[in-house]
Amino acid sequence: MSETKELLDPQQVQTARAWVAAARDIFVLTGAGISAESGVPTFRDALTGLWARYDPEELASAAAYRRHPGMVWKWYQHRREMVAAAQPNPGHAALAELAGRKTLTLVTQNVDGLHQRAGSQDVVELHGSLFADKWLDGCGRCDIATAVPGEPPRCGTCGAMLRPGVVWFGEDLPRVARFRAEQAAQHCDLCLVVGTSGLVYPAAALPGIAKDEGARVIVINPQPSALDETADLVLRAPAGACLPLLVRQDGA
Ligand code: BV8
Repeated sequence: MSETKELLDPQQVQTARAWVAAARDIFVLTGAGISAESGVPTFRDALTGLWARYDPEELASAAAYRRHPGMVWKWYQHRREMVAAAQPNPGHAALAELAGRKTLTLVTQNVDGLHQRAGSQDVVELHGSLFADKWLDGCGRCDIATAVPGEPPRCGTCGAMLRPGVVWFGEDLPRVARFRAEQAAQHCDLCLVVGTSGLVYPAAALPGIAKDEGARVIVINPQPSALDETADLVLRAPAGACLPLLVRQDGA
């Protein structure tokens, strides 16, 4: 935290703190970067070892799953184990604390469940969850209790494959989650964009919607991102070190 404080311009932090304090309705969009300090590789770094030679967009798709079910299933099992062993970090905790005293809608592209484990309620998961499997082209009577064990497990009735409950590239986002995220973007007066490269749509369009509706936009990311130009303020710092500075109440 100390080196980050040196990195950050005190004036920028003061401005961001004032905007957070004055905000009536906060919309937060997080990406893989907020989990980086928990030791969870960001989406594009997750491909180590066997999967290093694949482009993530090629692996996180129904087509890839149909082509290589065993390999993709094992990649998700590996990510589930990694996330289960991780702990939420001060960035997750700061957002959970802020929601306790501000009207705040937390929308995440992440599938790791770390916001919920940090105490955030009612998290809008735009891209689903690593921990909510479902059936791929199931018969409607598929039941995990009678599934044929394997990698992946298959329905004992129709042979359909169990699949991770995440949104793959080329799949629509969950309708309710997308609606709630768009509403939050349209009605907020402050948008915090934390730990995302801003490359994946339609999630990446949300801060622009907030901006067009007159909200202030703060980007928190140690690296440049595609959303920097939408921002009114860019805090070039890790989320786990920066968010507690913005959220901490005076005198705390
Ligand atoms: C769809 C689940 C309709 C799976 C994921 C325009 C409109 C609509 C669609 C499209 C469009 N253009 C293109 C598309 C298609 C596509 C898309 O966006 N492609 C991109 C690559 C161009 N979108 C879709 O397919 C979406 N579906 O729109 O349906 C449709 C249907 C058919 C055809 C067209 C449209 C579905 C997208 C969802 C894909 N699923 N995840 C899984 O996890 O396995 S996306 C995946 O990327 C993760 O969810 C991840 O969160 C997300 C975004 O990445 P980031 O979170 O930003 O992570 P990344 O690694 O990129 O960056 C991390 C950042 O953190 C970096 O900037 C880094 O600097 C920063 N960082 C690092 N450390 C820290 C930090 N920040 C703060 N603190 C730190 N310590």
